[in-house]
Amino acid sequence: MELKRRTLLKATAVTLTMAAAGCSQSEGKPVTAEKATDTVEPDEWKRSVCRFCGTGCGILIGIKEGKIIATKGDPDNRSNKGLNCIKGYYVGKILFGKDRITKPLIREDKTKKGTMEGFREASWEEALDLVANKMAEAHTENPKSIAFWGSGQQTITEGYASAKLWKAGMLNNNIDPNARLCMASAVTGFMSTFQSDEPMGVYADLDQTDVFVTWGANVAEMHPVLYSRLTARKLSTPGVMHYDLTTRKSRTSEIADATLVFRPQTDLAIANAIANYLIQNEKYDKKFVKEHIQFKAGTENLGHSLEDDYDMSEIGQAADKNWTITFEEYKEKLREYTFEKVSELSGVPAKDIEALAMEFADPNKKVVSLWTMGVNQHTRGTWMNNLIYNLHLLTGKISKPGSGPFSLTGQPSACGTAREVGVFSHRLPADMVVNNPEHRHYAELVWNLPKGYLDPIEKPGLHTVKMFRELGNGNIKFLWSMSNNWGQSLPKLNRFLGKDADGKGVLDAFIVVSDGYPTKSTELADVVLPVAMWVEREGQFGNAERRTNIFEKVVEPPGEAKHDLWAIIQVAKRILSGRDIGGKPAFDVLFGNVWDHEQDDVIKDERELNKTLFEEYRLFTNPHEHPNKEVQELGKKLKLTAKQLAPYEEYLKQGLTWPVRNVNGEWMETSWRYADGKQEEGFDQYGISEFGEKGKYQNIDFYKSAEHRPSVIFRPFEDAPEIPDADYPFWLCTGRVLEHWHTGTMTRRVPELHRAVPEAFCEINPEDAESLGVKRGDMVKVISRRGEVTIKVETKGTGVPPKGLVYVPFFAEETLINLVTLDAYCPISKQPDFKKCAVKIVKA
Ligand SMILES: Nc1nc2c(c(=O)[nH]1)N[C@H]1C(S)=C(S)[C@@H](COP(=O)(O)OP(=O)(O)OC[C@H]3O[C@@H](n4cnc5c(=O)[nH]c(N)nc54)[C@H](O)[C@@H]3O)O[C@H]1N2
Ligand SMILES: Nc1nc2c(c(=O)[nH]1)N[C@H]1C(S)=C(S)[C@@H](COP(=O)(O)OP(=O)(O)OC[C@H]3O[C@@H](n4cnc5c(=O)[nH]c(N)nc54)[C@H](O)[C@@H]3O)O[C@H]1N2
Ligand code: SF4
Ligand SMILES: [Mo]
Repeated sequence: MELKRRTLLKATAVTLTMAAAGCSQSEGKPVTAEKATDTVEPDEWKRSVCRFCGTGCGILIGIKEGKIIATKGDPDNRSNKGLNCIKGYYVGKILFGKDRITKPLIREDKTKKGTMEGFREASWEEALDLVANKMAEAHTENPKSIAFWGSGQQTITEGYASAKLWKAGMLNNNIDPNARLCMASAVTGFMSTFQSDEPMGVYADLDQTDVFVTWGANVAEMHPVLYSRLTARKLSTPGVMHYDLTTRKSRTSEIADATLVFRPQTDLAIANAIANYLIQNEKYDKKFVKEHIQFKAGTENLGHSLEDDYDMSEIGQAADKNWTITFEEYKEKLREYTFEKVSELSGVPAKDIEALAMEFADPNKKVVSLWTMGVNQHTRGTWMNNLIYNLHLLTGKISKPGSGPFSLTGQPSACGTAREVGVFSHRLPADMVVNNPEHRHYAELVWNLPKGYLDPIEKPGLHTVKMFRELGNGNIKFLWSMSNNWGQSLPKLNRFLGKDADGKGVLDAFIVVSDGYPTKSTELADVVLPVAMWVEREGQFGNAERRTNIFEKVVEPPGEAKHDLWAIIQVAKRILSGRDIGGKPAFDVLFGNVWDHEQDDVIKDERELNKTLFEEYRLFTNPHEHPNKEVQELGKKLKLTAKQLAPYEEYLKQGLTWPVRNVNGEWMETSWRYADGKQEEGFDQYGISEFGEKGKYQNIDFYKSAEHRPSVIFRPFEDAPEIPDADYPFWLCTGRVLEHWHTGTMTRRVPELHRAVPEAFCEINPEDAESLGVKRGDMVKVISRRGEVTIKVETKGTGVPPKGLVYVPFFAEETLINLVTLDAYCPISKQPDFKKCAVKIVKA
């Protein structure tokens, strides 16, 4: 991945130069990068990927004398074409915080849990032995009492190895990613509508569309590089429209043509009103509907999973049942969603909803819908995803250049890792699920396990909210978390923190946290494992447009920090010792291919280690490449090539969007899934005659959907679990700011980003502020039925909440807003709703 000078000259973005001079990583001291200068020239540039958001921007890293001194956008990366946002510009600096953890830490004093005191430094040998022993101890006592919390920030191979260790090694499904807080509703939305996960289109759709609809996504701050494509399209082409549906005006609303500020949760009704209009006025695409669509209805009155007795769905049992209905029945169910009624419910003027409906109704207009957490973090998140698909399916605005529903992903590898390799408690690699015997059998074949070996994992394990409720209840005795910060990011944290909780469960459990920095979670840990962050190791991410990218290792990690993959395999070596599978040592069966028997260690070469695991994972998506005929046939039956991946080396050249196809020896990417056309131009060719029935479908074949027909599913409006009342009169919405990443552990250590937004705030509508008797800069208490925080008032921020709603970002641990939030979740996706609960505001 050495870059040519020609390529460099093409670079458009400004070079950020960082001087790491004077500090040595090899000495094990944290590296500082205080002085910025733009006079130093790097010795070489390495191609990489940003480790922040799901946009997946390519980054060029300037190296001098083995240190990172500069980063800039990669003009050759097809996802960002040279652009980066402010976090991308400074991403190199996240490695240089002065308090990097460089040695394993073992807690000596349990009474100090909740602080970073009471730890001592330890050798890796001791820490790994302790982790494996404690895990074995808990597992022997009760196999259900161990859990792993993973992440959409783990690399593909890290996620794959953790899922394999837990599912095949421990025969345990108590493994779930932070993506449960983020993308779970997107997944269940895709699965219920299309029976296939992830978007059909690509970012190029943004450059060609006529109408943008943002349905609860602050793209300007959360996917800034995509937003720049949106604005470029809008500003360069007269007539291109942007409708921003939101519960609070944000930066994204600034240049929107219409901002539809709706009462939280009433997005469900708005989407139905648009569908109702299309049907009543016969403005839907009749031919498309007749040829490609089926109509469904599902279980209603699902409840809100609010109580401590969880929800109405048992573990492993879907809360959602769908059945076929006729078009007439669908039409009837929609009838009550008139513009007038929905306008009254949502507070959005009827003419604005009508204007948006007219855009969908126009057969000559291309429409792109974009959404993120406003839609997914929703107790009807699955439904809301379904409702957006309904509009695109009814109008045939899907899988076409410039037209399509595009579910945006938050994290760099929520798609590539969390969703695809099986880190969810109900999943196996390649979107397969544990409760399908054929899927388990396929995994047994690839993992060389005896038939039926995976039967014990037929039931899904604890999903995230249950996992942490059980931690609070004292039923989880061993927890390992990696690339996340649950001590800050989980909703209703006072189940185990805060003044109401006795914290007993957390004190009793043995907690292992792998992180590069001290966090709210490491404070609760018994062992902290120091990690090689970002490009201190090699890894792979899969972004929101299904693009798989590799980033190389370019610098050494500080001190004794190690690749997470190394730690996972080392623990596997210990925990699996003495066990056998089909007469062979269990570790050899599962991880023998990544163990160097001569060195008695994990394969040292980062490339070889990653490539070996990636190629093994690829047997899930490329069954035809497996030598065993049974695998080939079962894989074909399960249509696994629908997400085919290229060999590892191909991604070293450039990122590719799956499914890739090998056409005459060349690996080509797919831009528009399901759409027929030339592979060279990015079309899908019906999955190359594999599952398509050429000639049967015109132009488009939804080959993964039941009967090749995705479903338009009727979903009614049902209100939020907690609604403001006389005691708690305000809605609380939580989210993010441009400059910080999630819990702030990385971005708050970058001086430039920290200075830009040094503290969190509570945005209040100026009129509300006046009636509360507070002004900008005053301190207020935000209080819910669960907890409170004291925080500074903001009335002139980047966002403007409507009257009756306040907004707080969650990046700051000193204003822990998740003590206040609610952990009600969508009963189908199990994703909690961080976007709405009831609070009162009092002057502090
Ligand atoms: N700068 C920065 N960028 C990031 C991240 C970060 O931490 N910092 N994180 C990444 C990750 S993991 C994620 S998930 C994304 C999040 O990206 P976004 O979802 O865009 O951002 P949030 O701030 O979480 O959510 C804000 C949106 O929720 C909407 N909303 C609130 N209530 C409702 C409702 O009832 N219905 C609907 N439809 N919408 C509602 C609001 O209108 C607002 O637009 O950002 C990614 N990008
Ligand atoms: N109130 C509120 N809460 C929310 C949300 C919200 O909108 N509102 N959004 C939710 C959503 S969408 C998300 S995605 C979650 C995110 O929540 P989390 O994933 O729990 O939070 P992060 O801050 O991203 O934590 C990532 C951690 O990984 C560490 N890290 C970095 N690199 C590495 C590495 O290579 N290895 C290891 N082991 N660790 C590493 C970082 O230092 C950091 O501490 O938050 C959720 N919580
Ligand atoms: S848009 Fe996302 S991926 Fe791109 S540079 Fe910014 S944070 Fe990184
Ligand atoms: Mo997220």
